[in-house]
Amino acid sequence: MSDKKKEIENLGRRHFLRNSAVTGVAGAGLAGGFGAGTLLGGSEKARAAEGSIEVAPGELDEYYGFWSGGHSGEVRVLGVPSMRELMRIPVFNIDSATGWGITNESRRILGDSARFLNGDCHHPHISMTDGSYDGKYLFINDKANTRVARIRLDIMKTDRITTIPNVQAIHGLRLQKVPHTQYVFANAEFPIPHHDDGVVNDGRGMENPEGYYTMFNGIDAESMEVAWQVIVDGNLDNTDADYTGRFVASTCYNSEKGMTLADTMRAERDWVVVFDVEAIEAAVEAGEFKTLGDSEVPVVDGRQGSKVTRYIPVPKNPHGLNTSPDGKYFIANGKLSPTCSIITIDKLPALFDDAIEPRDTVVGEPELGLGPLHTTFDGRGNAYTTLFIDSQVAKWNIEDAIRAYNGEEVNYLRQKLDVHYQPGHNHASLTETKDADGKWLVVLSKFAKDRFLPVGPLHPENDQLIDISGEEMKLVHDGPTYAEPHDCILARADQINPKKVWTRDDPFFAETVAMAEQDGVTLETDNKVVRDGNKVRVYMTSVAPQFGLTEFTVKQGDEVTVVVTNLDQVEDVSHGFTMTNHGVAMEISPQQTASVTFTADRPGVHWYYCQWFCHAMHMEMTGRMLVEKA
Ligand code: RUQ
Ligand code: CUA
Ligand code: CA
Repeated sequence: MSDKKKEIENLGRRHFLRNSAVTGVAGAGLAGGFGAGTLLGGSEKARAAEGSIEVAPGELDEYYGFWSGGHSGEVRVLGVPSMRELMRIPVFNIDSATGWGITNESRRILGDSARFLNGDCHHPHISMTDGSYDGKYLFINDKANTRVARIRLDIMKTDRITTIPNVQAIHGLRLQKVPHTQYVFANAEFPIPHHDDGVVNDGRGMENPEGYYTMFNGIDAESMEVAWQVIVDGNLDNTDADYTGRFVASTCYNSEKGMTLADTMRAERDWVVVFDVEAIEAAVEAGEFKTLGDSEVPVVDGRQGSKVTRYIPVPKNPHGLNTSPDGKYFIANGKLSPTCSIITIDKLPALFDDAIEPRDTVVGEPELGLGPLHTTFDGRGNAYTTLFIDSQVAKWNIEDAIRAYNGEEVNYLRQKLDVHYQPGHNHASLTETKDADGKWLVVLSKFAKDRFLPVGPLHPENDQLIDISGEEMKLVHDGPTYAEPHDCILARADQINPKKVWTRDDPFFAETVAMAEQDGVTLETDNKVVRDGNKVRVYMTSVAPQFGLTEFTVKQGDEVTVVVTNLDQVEDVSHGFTMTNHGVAMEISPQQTASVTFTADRPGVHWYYCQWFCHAMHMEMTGRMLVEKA
């Protein structure tokens, strides 16, 4: 072994344990540590050799994977099983290549929140009809700035962003599965002060955590308006919906309303809070709500004792919440407890009728290993739970776990597989739908440590691909990724049907088309400059390798809007428009119209050019903005 390799090994395997990333009370247990080996044994290398992830050059993948880009603020599209990155979709970030955050079209979608330059994506989820992916939208949260975004999957662009009022940090996000995705359910994680006069968090009551609350949010998936909010006790972490359309369950790790780490771990149990969507809708309908501050969103009281919620005690500080694809169970992942709690959904109506006690809905609590965070399913009755501290995935059988809970001598554990290292989410193909097909499992390992060539103190994460089609899980691929895919979702390739060329009537740029109409400009034919006071609108076409205008003249201080319409019809001939020294760049794909506004604040010649390689004469696809001295 080379010295370099040894050095890396040492850094990874020894130093990591001592220099753990998490310090303080939880440090010793929650960070570092390696898996204790698999139950079935067998070398990983031998298994990797058996796996079949090869997608030959020119061949297409069987699955689309949509990856959260974590605190990069974007969403990434991967092909699975090749794990090739196909596209990045900017959402909450600024993107230099497409002009997201720079163009007028994207800034309209970002709205007031365009002032934020960052985002923190966690949970991408695809809209559903009758419990199957319908390929229409993908929704994702921004924990950092309390937003929810929608991506249109036909064009793979973000088309709506909503800031959720009167809460902080949208974390858990899931969709209604049946009859279709009418609601996006979004958990706000951090409690903040509420006041009797309906004003939230205005500087009063900061010393009184008792008066802090957070809310569960229902967002209309079509209008992207917040339909209602529900005040809860404690806090809210992850969430999932059932297959009847009535119930949604969320984990709470801070029932204590602790303001410090130690405080949040004080109680032996926290809870899963179950929301009755029909009861929430009925309360709104009946006017049993208030509003908060300037917001008009109906706010229903869902604190303990309310008819719209039930609180089910589970071991302390649970994390992931996952619905089994047969529609039978909500599974809460223990995190600080080595267990998962299996909640049977068929008893929830009785719980809401007060015919049974909350704990009567728990039908199993299998012990799986240290640090269970998230569970996913193969559609054959097995669950796969990530064990953060053990650095493993545990495969277990749900019905056997229920039998064991009832006192039968049965081993519900099927296999434990080492992963590298410290897994957070895992996701099996189609697992969030009734079509779970048990082929591939992606495990999002939070630490890569020694798995890749070192790239400085900041390491990539390691998204591992596991073949779960057989009896035994087989690790088949290591995939380095950047900051930080919290979660991903896999859909069959035939479930997603993106367009290859824009249609001219696409609503994505409809406002820009309307502006041109007002200026008497036909975007498909006209190349012209319209002056309106000190506002100048420059309309031009593009056909490889030429802009319709190779020069235009404005005056120093003018506010210039450049509108480019790409007349190319050929798939993949995207152009760009970059104005040098003005911070201006944008993508204009075939048949698209894009626009950008900036101030021509310096006299002189300013060249603009196409930044997407479109033609042999792409370098020559340029023009000049002549700015006359004021
Ligand atoms: S959470 S690692 Cu942001 Cu989905 Cu569990
Ligand atoms: Cu057009 Cu490069
Ligand atoms: Ca707690």
